[in-house]
Amino acid sequence: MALAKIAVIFLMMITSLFGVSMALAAVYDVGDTVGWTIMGGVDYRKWADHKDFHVGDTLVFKYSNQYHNVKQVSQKDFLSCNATSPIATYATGSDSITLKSTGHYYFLCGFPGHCEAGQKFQILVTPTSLRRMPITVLSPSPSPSDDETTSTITFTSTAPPLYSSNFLFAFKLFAFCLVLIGFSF
Ligand SMILES: *[C@@H]1O[C@H](CO)[C@@H](O)[C@H](O)[C@H]1NC(C)=O
Ligand SMILES: [Cu+2]
Repeated sequence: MALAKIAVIFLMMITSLFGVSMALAAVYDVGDTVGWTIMGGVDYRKWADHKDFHVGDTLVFKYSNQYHNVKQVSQKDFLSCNATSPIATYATGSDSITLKSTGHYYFLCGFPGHCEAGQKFQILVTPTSLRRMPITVLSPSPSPSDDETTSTITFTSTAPPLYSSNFLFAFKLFAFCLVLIGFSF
């Protein structure tokens, strides 16, 4: 009986932790249901706008590889629709690209005329939400005569979305504690 309780509690713990990590990594279908094409009237720039891309997120390109491909290129090549020296090429027709580092990513289709027709977009990948939690910065003392006690501690925090994930995490911990208490009676 006690063993069963422990097993259930352990399961709850795993799922709550898993839930948190799920909330941190997003999967984006490029062009949503239309996919990666020039026929669907998708404005890929608009599609990418107002989305927050973080390290660990995944882009999924779905297309017919007879007619399209995916090339990650430099900013210069992106601007001129030059697909001759890509950073990476994907051509399976169902490509999952995990964004492994921060910075700008430029994507275009390497088939003639497609990039010019608008099959291109750029994104800015920012650090994951967990790493964007408030950072504690210890400023140095204003003058050498001051001792450590006069040092100021300032809290700097970045963009607001992190609060929602912090809140979610706190909520899950709270829910988990409730379950734990429930099981101990
Ligand atoms: C495309 O890029 C390659 C390599 O950077 C360069 O040699 C070529 O001249 C470029 N083509 C055009 C049309 O700009
Ligand atoms: Cu194409």
